[in-house]
Amino acid sequence: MTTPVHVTVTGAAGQIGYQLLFRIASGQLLGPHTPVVLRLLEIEPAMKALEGVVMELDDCAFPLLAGVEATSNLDVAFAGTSWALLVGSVPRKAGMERGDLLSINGGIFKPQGQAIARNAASDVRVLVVGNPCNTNCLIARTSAPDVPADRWFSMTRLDQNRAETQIAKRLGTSVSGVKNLAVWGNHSATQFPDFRNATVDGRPVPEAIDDEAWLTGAFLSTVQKRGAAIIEARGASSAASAANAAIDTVVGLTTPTPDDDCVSVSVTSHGEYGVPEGLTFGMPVRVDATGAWHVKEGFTRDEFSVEKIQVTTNELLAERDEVVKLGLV
Ligand code: NAX
Repeated sequence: MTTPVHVTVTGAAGQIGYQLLFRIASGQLLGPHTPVVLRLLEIEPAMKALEGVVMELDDCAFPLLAGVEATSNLDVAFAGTSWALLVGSVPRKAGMERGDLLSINGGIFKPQGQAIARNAASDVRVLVVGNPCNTNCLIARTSAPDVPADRWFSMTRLDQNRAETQIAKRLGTSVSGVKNLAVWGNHSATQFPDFRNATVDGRPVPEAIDDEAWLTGAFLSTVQKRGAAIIEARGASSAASAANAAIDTVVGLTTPTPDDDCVSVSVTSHGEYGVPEGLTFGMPVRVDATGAWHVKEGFTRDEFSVEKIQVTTNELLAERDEVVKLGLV
């Protein structure tokens, strides 16, 4: 029997948690031959709800689920974990200033980063989903300096998936033909889904969709504002699609990437494409045959994309300035 891999999910009793845990336990995260132990973190008031979720996990009788640990203790939650999916957070609410938002989340992600450093397995990788995910990831990473920077990710895959679908729908074609769709920058309304470098059925997107006004207008704003549109329609934020994107991110980071494609994920910048060093920034990533990931080279930029990427860069720099001011990094 293969040794089980420990996977931590924070905010496990929340909406995304409820969509995510069953897919992990069924083998969709790490494959059909890898048993998992789920380590589920919640805050005290949500422990009762989490108990119910654990009962449902039990009732699925998943053959790959080797154990479940439900806890509100950070050290227990991250003990021996190889994948930490940080979902629980306090997203922006009406009337909240950026400083308030970052300060509240600093109170969550700083101790979580420290607990990861103290307890996680030596191969730990961390994916931050809870918003503002890029800067939450920066806070957690800075709090765990011994965990290498290339192990920290935040989620822009939902934006990639949204963009691919808009392109496929516009052409009445299958989403499986849309490749190389990078999402640059922050997971926020300033993100830049890069249609210029994307392809559809082997052709550049701007050639297949000969409608610059749509690409730079409706396409871009639909993807940037999709989260708000879902809240408006559903009365709740994206949950199943967010959980799906978290699974896609981990699968994308653990599987070699075909040459004509990329994985969109926010990673620690080392200055690639002129992105300021140290930011957690959405970029195109490629995983090679050895399992190592790299920022994919060869993406071109025109005046329009340079301008858009600058806007999202400025937003992330302002968030970083704020957390520096708050003493969180
Ligand atoms: P919910 O409010 O349904 O669940 C969040 C859960 O986190 C709650 O059960 C809460 O008790 C728990 N929690 C709060 N503080 C905690 C802490 N310190 N430790 C452990 N658990 C804690 O939110 P949900 O819809 O599940 O969304 C979770 C996060 O994902 C939000 O921040 C949301 O904004 C973010 N999203 C990120 C996306 C992305 O693409 N990066 C897309 C979807 C989603 O909007």
